[in-house]
Amino acid sequence: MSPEELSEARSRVATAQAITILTGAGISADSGVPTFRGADGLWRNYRAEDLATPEAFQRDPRLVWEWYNWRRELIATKRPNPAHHAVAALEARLPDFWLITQNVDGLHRAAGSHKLSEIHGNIWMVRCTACGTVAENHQIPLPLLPSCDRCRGLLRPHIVWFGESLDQEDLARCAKALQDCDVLIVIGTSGVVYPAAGFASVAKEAGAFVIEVNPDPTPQSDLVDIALRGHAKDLVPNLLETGE
Ligand code: BV8
Ligand code: ZN
Repeated sequence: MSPEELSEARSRVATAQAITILTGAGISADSGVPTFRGADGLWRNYRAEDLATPEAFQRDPRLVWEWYNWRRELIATKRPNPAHHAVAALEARLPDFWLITQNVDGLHRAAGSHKLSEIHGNIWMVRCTACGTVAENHQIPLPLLPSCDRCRGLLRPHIVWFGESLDQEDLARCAKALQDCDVLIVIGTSGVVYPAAGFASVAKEAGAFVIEVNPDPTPQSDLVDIALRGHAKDLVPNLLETGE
């Protein structure tokens, strides 16, 4: 990443009328939340793809809840980092802004982001498998097989698992944000999970200038206009803040 690329990226952000940001686990890595596919991404030798599925929950709900309880306990001790705060500050400054996050850790909300789609759900929300009631729940730990206050049915995390469709309203809001933006900034995602992995090309096709912030190359790196190689906590405040 050259200094010219960073200053070009900064001027694109500073002059943009409409900005959309897409984040993945990498933006929370600097808060100490393990990423999915990084070295610290395993849990007891299980991969997320093996546990974050309806089949895994059907087969062994206790195991899946053990994993989510472990993650809830871990995430409860973590705080937003300067990258999350810079994203929330940009929202406050720029009327035409939207944030799309794949993260379920709630750290963008904790940093003050309001104009966001949590397209894979939120680890602090539970849903009844019997009556469908969705509720916020911060209890730590949850009983290993938590039951619904209303009907005693088995609760599940209100999270989109592999093989499950995303919420249609979220998808429509994302499509609008990708269509309307002058600049799309993709922060801390390995770009392998669809449909989010396709969002950079959707925005590009609609004429957006696309900036990637990631220490490593991703499958989208060839199509982005500028790839800023580094950590979100260092680069994102520099990229988004007007520095006045
Ligand atoms: C769906 C909830 C329709 C779990 C998650 C083609 C089209 C459509 C679907 C598919 C398709 N091919 C395959 C599919 C199915 C599947 C899929 O994409 N599979 C992949 C593995 C190939 N997609 C789905 O099932 C989706 N549903 O499409 O519905 C449908 C329905 C039925 C059948 C077919 C289709 C649902 C996907 C949602 C799955 N749920 N999360 C939970 O969190 O508990 S996905 C999970 O991965 C997390 O949400 C996570 O956010 C997401 C993506 O991971 P990343 O955020 O990118 O994190 P990762 O660790 O991978 O990367 C971290 C990055 O950060 C790295 O690049 C690293 O370099 C960088 N980094 C590290 N440190 C830093 C940093 N960057 C900046 N600063 C740092 N300090
Ligand atoms: Zn219920």
